[in-house]
Parts: sequence; structure tokens; C-alpha cells
Amino acid sequence: MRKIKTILVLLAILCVALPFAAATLLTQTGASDATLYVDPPSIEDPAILLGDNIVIHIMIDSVSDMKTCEFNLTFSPSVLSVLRITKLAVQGQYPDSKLDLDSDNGYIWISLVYKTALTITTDTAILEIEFYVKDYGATDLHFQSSELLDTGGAPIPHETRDGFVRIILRNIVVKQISPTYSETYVGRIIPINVTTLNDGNIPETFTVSLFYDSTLIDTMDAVDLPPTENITVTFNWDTASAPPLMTPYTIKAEASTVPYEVNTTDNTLVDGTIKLKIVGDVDGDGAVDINDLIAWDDAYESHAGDPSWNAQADINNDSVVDKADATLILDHYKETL
Ligand SMILES: [Ca+2]
Ligand SMILES: [Ca+2]
Ligand SMILES: [Ca+2]
Repeated sequence: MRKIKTILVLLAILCVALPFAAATLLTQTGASDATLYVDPPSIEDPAILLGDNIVIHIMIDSVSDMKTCEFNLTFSPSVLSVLRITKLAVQGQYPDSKLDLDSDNGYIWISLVYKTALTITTDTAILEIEFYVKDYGATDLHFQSSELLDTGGAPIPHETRDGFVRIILRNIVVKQISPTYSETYVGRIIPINVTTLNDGNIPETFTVSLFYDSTLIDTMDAVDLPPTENITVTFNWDTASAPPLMTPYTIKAEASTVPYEVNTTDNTLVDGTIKLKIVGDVDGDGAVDINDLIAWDDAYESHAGDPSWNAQADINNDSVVDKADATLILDHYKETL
């Protein structure tokens, strides 16, 4: 009997306590919806340039009986500086405020106190901040600390959502052209390396085209090249279709431009020349004659790297100067440009 009584008492306590617990839970759940945040959540517009201004809002949502809103918002002082902070009227009220702004160290500390505590049920802007764009780069607009207080001075649980700003730099630069030969025989395939740099701060996809004089050799793709990284692509120029000339061909590389590119001049590089010769014209004077046979003879039986080696006497490009090369000279004997 006594046991039953005890159980009944316990049940009675639970019946009273449970609704309270549930109510407390509901209150907390409701309170945790309170959010202090930056709007827009992210600014990454490539049209924003150095020296431009950008405006963000500090917003609040789902809060009851808020008397005080206080926070420290940090940002990268190398990217942004603060131009203006404007208090906005909420439900007809402008709050009293204290401000500690430090653009050199990148923070805004502010305390807003409302005469009549606010109950806010929809996304509401409480502050407008205008930044000046100092440099390229990225920065969070980070709530390092924040406090919402009710009329009694008790903290209101809440979430914060940071903002993010990226000042986008887009620039492709052709850095280097490295032809394998400066003079060679018509018909050879010439590998030419072209090095291109993504000098911006976002990954880039673009094309690189290589020309001899104004004639296109080929176009190749660079896909998602990360910021600050180089890519080297090898073009194989089949010279069979280009006529041999006394004047060397000029080699030029062009990277396609990307939107909002800050410098398009450095997308083009003219670097290096390649002289295309008649097959057998060892000395490159425009005629295949006895002088070329003499030059061949001087290099006879040499291998690449030997003291007497002459790459131009190796007509068939097999790294040795021998009779096969003389045969090619004789095949083209008396030819001139
Ligand atoms: Ca460029
Ligand atoms: Ca010659
Ligand atoms: Ca040879």
C-alpha cells in the first residue's frame, strides 16, 4: 500500500513536471531559432574592382524580448576597410549604440540597446555596413563574439551566420615559349613548350594557341588551372606545310582571355624564332652546295655531344653524322631558295 502511494506521488510530480519540461524545451527550441547573420551570405562578383564599395546588412531573425544586441565582427584588413556603419530603424526605433571600429586590425565591435525590447519574427536588417575594396583576396565577415540580452539582462540563445567576400582577380599570363630548335629542316616536327600562368585567385579554364608568324599551329586547352599555378603544354609543329625561308619564323603564343580579366596584354607572347631551311642546307645560306658537304665532312662520324658535333649536319636527325646524311644533301644538291 505504501509503495502504491509512493508511485502515485511520483506520477503526480511527473504529471506536473513534464509539461514544464516540455514547455522549457519548446522555449529553448524557439529561442535557438534566433539568428544574427550577414546578408548576403557571400559576395563573389567578378565585376567588383579595387576601389569599389560593397554594402552588407547585419540581420536578425526570430528573437523575442531583445533589449541588447552586441557583437564583434572581424574581417581581413588587407582586403576591406570600413567606410560607413549606419544604424537602421527597427519597428520605428533607432538604438543607442557604442562602437569600436578598427579598420587596421579588421574588426567592428558594436553594442545596440533598444529602448523598447524587440520581438522580431521575420528577417530584419538592423545595421548597414559599407566596405571599401582595398585588395584582391577573400575574407570571412565573422562573428567572433555576439550577445543578445533580454529585458532582464539574460542572454538569449542564438545562432550566428558569417558572411564571405571574395574580391576576384582573373588574369592569365603566357610566361614562356621554348622551341626545341632555332633552325631546322623543313618537314621536321618541332616540339614547342608553352608555359602559361594563372595569375588570378580562382581556377581558370582557357585555351592556348600557338602561331608561326600569323599562321595557327594548334590550340590546346587548360582546364581548371588552380590560382598561381603554371601549366606547360607541348605543341608539335609539323613544318611540312611551311615553306623554307631565309627569314626565321616568329613564334607567338596566345592565351584566350577570361571574363573580367585585369590585363589582356600579357595573354600574348612573341618569343623565339625558328629558321626553316631546305633539306641539306647545313650552313643555312639558302643553297645546297659544296659548302654544305664540307660542313658535313667536318662533323663526319660525330655523335651528339662530341666536340666535332654539328646538329645541322645530322640531316636525318638520328644523332649521328654519317653517310645517310650526305645522301640527303646530295638528294637536294643545287636547290636554292
Ligand atoms: Ca592576362
Ligand atoms: Ca648552304
Ligand atoms: Ca644522321
